[in-house]
Amino acid sequence: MYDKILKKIHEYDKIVIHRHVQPDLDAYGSQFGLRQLIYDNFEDKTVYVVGDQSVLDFLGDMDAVEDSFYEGALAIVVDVAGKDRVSDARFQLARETMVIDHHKNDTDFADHFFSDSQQIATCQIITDMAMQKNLNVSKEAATFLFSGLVTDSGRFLYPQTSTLTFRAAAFLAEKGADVQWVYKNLYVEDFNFKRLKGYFINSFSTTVHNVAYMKNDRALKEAYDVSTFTVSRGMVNQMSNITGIPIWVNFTEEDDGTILCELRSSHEPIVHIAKKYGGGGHALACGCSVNTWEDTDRILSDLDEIAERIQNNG
Ligand SMILES: [Mn+2]
Repeated sequence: MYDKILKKIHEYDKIVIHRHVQPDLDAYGSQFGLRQLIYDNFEDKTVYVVGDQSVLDFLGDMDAVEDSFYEGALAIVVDVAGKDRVSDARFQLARETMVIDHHKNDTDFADHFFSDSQQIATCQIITDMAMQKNLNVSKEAATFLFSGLVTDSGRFLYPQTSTLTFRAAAFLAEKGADVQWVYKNLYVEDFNFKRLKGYFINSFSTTVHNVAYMKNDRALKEAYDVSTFTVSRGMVNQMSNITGIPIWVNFTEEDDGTILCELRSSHEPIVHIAKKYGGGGHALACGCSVNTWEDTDRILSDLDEIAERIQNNG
């Protein structure tokens, strides 16, 4: 796989690297990291990075690229395989497209598809390639790749963290990755965001059988000057990892009055509850939208039944 990736890169003088919309640090890190790795190991190549920006934009700026640059160019798409999720649709103008990804889904567009869902991060795949193929890795490339490795592994916490993850981290540290600089940028938080976290931790309620929940009306996001997404997805896990709380759920009213429901569970699958209310997702992390606060009470009582079963079996 790695030989094929390098051979294809070798064939092109013009390369544009894309990644998914709303970039996380694995998207950014693999995008900037791969570009730097190409510069570290090949001569006479022009490599651009494109896409929308997110709040995690501290690794660098995107390039302004003319449509004409794509003529005869290679487009490499990292950390995403589905066409609709790629930021900047102009990858389709390139002569050839290549995907490097670690998600489980297949691609619906790429001429060359390199995927390994055993790997915890796209940055880990690229680092593994650098290790196996003895590539030159500059301090800059190492810093970019480390930022995606450490975030997609949940700071080396998630179960898919492997010995390869630690070897990749050690390798990047040896190459001079600025670990402290990455952490400094990761852990700095907006003042309102920090206050909102405090509000959540102090305000959530629990059902009879210890399902933790919050009901957030529209006024909340205005009071803290944050988006619905920040309240809904961003705050749900303020109720996680608490002894005796097996399930937690965050209800957030949207501008149009519908209510976003974020459901989480530590062990027991709950996705069938999300599906019952027209949503879906993963077994332990899922969601749905409902129209009334009465609906949220129905969801709570469904979840409470599951929590009661857990209590009786535990
Ligand atoms: Mn990723």
